[in-house]
Amino acid sequence: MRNIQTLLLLFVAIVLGWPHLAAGEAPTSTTPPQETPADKDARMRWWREARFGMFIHWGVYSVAAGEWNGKPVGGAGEWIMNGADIPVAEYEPLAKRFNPLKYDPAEWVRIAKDAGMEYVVITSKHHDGFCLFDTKTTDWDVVDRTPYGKDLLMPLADECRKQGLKFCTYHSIMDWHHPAQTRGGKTYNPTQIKPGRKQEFTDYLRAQLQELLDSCDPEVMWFDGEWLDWWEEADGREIYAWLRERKPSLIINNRVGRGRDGMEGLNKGDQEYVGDFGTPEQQIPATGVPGVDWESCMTMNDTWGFHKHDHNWKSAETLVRNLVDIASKGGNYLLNVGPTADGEIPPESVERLSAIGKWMHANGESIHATTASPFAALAWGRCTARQGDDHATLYLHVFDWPPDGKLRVPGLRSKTGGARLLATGQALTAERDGDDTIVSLPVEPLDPIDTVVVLETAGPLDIATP
Ligand code: FHN
Repeated sequence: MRNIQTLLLLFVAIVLGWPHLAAGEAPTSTTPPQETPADKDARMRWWREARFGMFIHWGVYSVAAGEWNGKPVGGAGEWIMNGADIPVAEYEPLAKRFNPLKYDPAEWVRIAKDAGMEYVVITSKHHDGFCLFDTKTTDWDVVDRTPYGKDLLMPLADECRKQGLKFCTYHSIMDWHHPAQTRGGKTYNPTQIKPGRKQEFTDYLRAQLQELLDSCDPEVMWFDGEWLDWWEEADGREIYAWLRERKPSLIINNRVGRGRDGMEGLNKGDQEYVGDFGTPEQQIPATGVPGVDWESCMTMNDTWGFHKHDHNWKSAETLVRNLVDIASKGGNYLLNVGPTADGEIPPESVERLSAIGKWMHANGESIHATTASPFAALAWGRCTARQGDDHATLYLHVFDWPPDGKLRVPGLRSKTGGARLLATGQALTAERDGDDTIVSLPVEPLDPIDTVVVLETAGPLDIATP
């Protein structure tokens, strides 16, 4: 009797699962593969230690470069289809002018690596739906619609692996070109899903994600364009589980579902949300959140995609101090470049990345693989750390050099085991002053942007709470 029951159950399972299996799809579930906290720590380790990555927004919008019909269009370059309210039929010809003959993935990766970046996230498909990879799901891609005619992601992925960086992709859920999505009203944003066509779109999305896994094999899937009333947390959970089943080591941001709390990017507090890290955008949280992974994505000027009229470039000082501030709070910094249509990273971006690289060459140890500051706040700068059970290395990032040469570290009661300037190794003296520790500094800072003082503690960290 039991055998008949088992056979019946097996038959039902196969029949119900068959359509998915036939389409190469596991039956969709919303439960990701089982993972212990130690497993997750192992999966996230490279990402947490990286601390710094390059964001790349590139596509046919780079041809428009922030202009339409000869006039500048406000807003970010990659939003021009919406900003200038361009009909699809008038937007598509831009692809015929997308011919990045100067594209040099080896040079792009070298620029990122020399800046101290350890991963690259590039737009595989932005809101305009245009695919920078060879996809069988649509001909609205670089192979079929541009004179360039070749996949742009795989050469970059190969170069990342060759030069030791992680390759990652950004993929937008909102799609202004896909026939199942339609304008919500007077603009393209947010889209609505046409009645009865959500499954058509999610099948399309899954097929493209599978193509990306099979071709350029990203280490992070960075979702965006999730703020649609027809895209739900359950949809994100399903995609997250489906991706992790296919690539257990994959890391996925919180924009796969509906967790992010606006541009602040960390998850809303009303429930558990799917995704491995929060995504503050164009901002840095006031403090870190112990046990929460997050990455601030920011531009160097004001636009993500290239915009020829955006000259509002941040200084190298601001960019370095953003990196340090973010690392001191336990976050990652995803800093954007918007290459031109012919395949060049703008010189203003290259110049700033080179300046960051100069600082990182001397001080990268104080960023990579460090953890958040153990101090509530430091008036003169920031702190990053490497903490052991009976020892700690504190990296004191001095933005404002004390005029009297005395650097007060508030509440640090640990026995110190020596102090030095990170960039030169010059020894410094450190002594207790009540509940504080004072480090005696040279008259002038090594680097006015941020001079890093290394303070070793002999024994576990002991900090008086303020
Ligand atoms: O609308 C996009 C925008 O174009 C850009 O891609 C940023 C980067 O995180 N994300 C969205 C805005 O939140």
